[in-house]
Amino acid sequence: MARRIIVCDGLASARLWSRIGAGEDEVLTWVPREEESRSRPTGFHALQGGLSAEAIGKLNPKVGDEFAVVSEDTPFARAAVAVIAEVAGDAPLLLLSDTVDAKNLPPHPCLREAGLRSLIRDDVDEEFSHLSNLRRVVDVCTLLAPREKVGILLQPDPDPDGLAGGYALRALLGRKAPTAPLISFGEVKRPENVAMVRALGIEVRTVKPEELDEFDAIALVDVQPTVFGDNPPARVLSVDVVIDHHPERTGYDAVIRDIRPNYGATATILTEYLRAAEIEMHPRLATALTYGIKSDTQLLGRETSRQDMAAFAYLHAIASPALLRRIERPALPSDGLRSLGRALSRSQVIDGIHVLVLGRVREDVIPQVADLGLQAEGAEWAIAAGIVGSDLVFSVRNVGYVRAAGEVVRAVVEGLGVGGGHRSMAKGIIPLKAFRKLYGSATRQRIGTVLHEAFIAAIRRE
Ligand SMILES: [Mn+2]
Repeated sequence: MARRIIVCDGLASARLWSRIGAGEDEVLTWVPREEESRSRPTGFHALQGGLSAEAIGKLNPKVGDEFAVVSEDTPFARAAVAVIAEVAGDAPLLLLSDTVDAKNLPPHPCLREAGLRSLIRDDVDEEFSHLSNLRRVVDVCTLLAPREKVGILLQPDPDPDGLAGGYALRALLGRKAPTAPLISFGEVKRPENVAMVRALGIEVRTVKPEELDEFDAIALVDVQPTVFGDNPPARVLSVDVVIDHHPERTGYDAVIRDIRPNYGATATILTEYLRAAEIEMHPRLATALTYGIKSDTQLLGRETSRQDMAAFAYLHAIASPALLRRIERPALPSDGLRSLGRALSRSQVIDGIHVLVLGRVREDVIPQVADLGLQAEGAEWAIAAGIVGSDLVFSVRNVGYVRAAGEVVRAVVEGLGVGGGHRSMAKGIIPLKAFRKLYGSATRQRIGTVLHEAFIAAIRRE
């Protein structure tokens, strides 16, 4: 079995090593200083004759063995690296030191350096950060525990971050929907938000401002009271808890407020709460929080903090990939698949643009078809269009290194409808009436030709 051979430069580092607990495969050696010759650090044996090639040779190092040198003393570290290399060639070597700089050591092909004390320090700091989250958790739970019914208020048409945050707060309080419902002044509407509540079985109750009186406490998640218009209901201006990552607003009262504008998602704050309180995270909850972080940070893109990354990594191990896929790629209804089949059989990539016209279709099918359309060979742009109600709705995807999709869509719908989006994804809506008025008819073929020409013009526009 390969061993770790630890070489400590004196009693203090040997004792520290004993205290942090030696591994079973570790051979512990130390070099006593003059006044330390009578000490016996637990588990250690002294290198006979001090630090020398002969003493290291007696340890009989074999291929696969690794070394660690623990020292804050540059001459000792230098000598140790040299004699180990002399006896064991290029055996991997870890220098554990907070003061010795690897630049002052003999060249070595396989050496890493880390500070033993700073490693412990980092872990201690992390624990303190968990502790300050635990403080918040205790405060929130203490405040809300005696209240019979807690309303967890989200923004109107709550987005995945709000939904996940609210769902997590309820878990943190150890409550279920009857005593801690998720509530909102506006129903869940956007297709991705609908997909999430469906897949996770989250219920959001739409309430009128006067219905807030039935709650014994109000907790706002991913939102602050002043977001609810210029004259928010009085009950909302004086609440119990606010947990949010949007810039801090004034003009309302909250017994507890935890607002962290440098975070990319409220789901990150709630993930830290749950970790700090060591509450068991179920795959469903971890999936919700993962999706919340992903969607608010645009897949850990811009405005992602170190904390978002850490929360995401923690959740990733617990979340259910199958459930996440179901949210991100909702099941296509069979008539959606049939119209996709028809659209695919006629579509071609021309000038790098792939237009797929679906006819009348469920709205959430359209963005999925756009995703699929971008996979066609040669496609730099994919446009999926369908008729929803009395509108022509289209989703746009591009490969990312071309013009920004949001900008192009705004140019396409100018004077006709509404549109916008980000660098690589966008959406546009044109009332069919306006489309027909300008282009004569709204047959699939006509829609396809018009969109293709409009996109060419918008992409090439200076
Ligand atoms: Mn958010």
